[in-house]
Amino acid sequence: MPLTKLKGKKFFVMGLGKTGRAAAKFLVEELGCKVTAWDAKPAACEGLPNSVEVKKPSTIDWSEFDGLIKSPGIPESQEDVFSALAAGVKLWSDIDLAQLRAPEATYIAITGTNGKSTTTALIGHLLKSAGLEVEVGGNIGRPALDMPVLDKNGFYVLELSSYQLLSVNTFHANVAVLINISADHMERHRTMEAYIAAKERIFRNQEPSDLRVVGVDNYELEKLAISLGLGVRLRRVSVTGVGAGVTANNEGVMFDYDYTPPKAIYDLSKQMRLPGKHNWQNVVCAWAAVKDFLTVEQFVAGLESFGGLKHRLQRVLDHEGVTFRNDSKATNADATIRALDSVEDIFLLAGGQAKEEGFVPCLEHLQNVKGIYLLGEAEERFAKELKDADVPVKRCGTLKEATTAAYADAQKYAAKTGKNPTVLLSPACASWDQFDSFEHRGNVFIEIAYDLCGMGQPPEEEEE
Ligand code: UMA
Repeated sequence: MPLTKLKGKKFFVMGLGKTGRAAAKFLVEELGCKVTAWDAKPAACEGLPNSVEVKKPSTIDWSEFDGLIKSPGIPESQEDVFSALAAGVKLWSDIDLAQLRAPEATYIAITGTNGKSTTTALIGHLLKSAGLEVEVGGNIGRPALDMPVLDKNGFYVLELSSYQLLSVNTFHANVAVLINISADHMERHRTMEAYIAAKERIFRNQEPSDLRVVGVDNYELEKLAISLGLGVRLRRVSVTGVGAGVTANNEGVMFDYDYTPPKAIYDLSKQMRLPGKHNWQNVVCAWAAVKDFLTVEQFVAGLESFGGLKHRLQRVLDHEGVTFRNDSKATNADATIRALDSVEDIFLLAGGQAKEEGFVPCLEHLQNVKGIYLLGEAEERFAKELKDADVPVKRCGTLKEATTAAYADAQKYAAKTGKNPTVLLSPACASWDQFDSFEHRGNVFIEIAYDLCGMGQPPEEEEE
């Protein structure tokens, strides 16, 4: 559909976070639309283009509106959204609009429960370092409508969350990557089936010349890969020995089975920025996604110059034999398990606002953990869940107390064993009980680590 069809139409923008603000600006400035908008927080309603009317959705006559754009975090079942849809207002996603604005570019879309930001940033970096014109955005933190318009030579690399995928309609990914799946956001999706169905929407509208990349290490995704049928090219990827086109073996050697005999692409155990099998899965997915555009040499050069992402198992600093790693993005047990399986001699900081599963799934993965330091709202619950664990647990309340205690114990452990322990923030919890976001929590942790080591202020981080 040409975007011109939306010129001058009347839109409601619900929620004025990053997505809503970018959408309001785009609709007014580029499409000349009449925009009414609302955010439950009065401060968020400030600083909009002049012509935007601010009005509470419950007072709206929906019959006057053509389209609705909502923040991805607002569920489709929310009362006002429901009223708008029931009145025949069409729900638009910012992702659909961004593609209609730049229809000739190539779109690589990435989803999954864990690792999607790393994989997105890595794919963006691989293409950029090969000299291609690339914009990276979506759930990674940059709304699609904030990105510049690219022509047919350009690539958009978009991280898409299940929330965003629920609203996409016309969006068509030339390459769609589904890395993995495990329970998350169950308060919104309610069942695993509904969550997988949301993720599966990344493959909507794909054509035979497009590509699907599916991580088949999850049984659910193996099943999905089969049920997707043969209409679109499929590349299966695996890091657990499941039959696939691109794999990494237990030692971290990546193989591509499109070559005869299978070609060893890279030894991932040499790559310290992306440690652990979960990261190998990200890299394998990235190669499967970009191999039609890059040579093996370009891929290897890009991989070796990739700096990794902040808040994802980020190596913060090393001081007197102790390493600090910031994995604040681990907001669920599955993400924490990935960290626990990737690092040795861990002094773990966990807790915050617990997810449904709590800490229980991590109990089977404590083999590398030497001490656990609990914080936040989940402290009591996690302490109970850990009562039979064979590892010392301290209740610390705050991140500062927890980091201080963990560092003291890690120093003693280093002195006693001569090993290099890690103070790891990987909370298995959302951050909202004590922080504004997981980024805020991670930044506070970095400051505490620098302070404890007497190293002053942390340097400005470069993010991909
Ligand atoms: N609001 C209302 N009414 C409501 C609910 C919310 O008015 O009923 C308002 C809030 O007051 C707030 C705004 O809506 O001002 C929504 O802000 P937001 O932070 O939820 O949304 P954005 O700033 O638009 O950020 C969204 C994504 N957030 C969510 O999906 C929750 C960002 O992903 C994404 O980076 C950004 O768009 C750009 O694409 C963040 C995220 O947490 C990182 N994603 C989840 C995840 O990764 O697990 C899905």
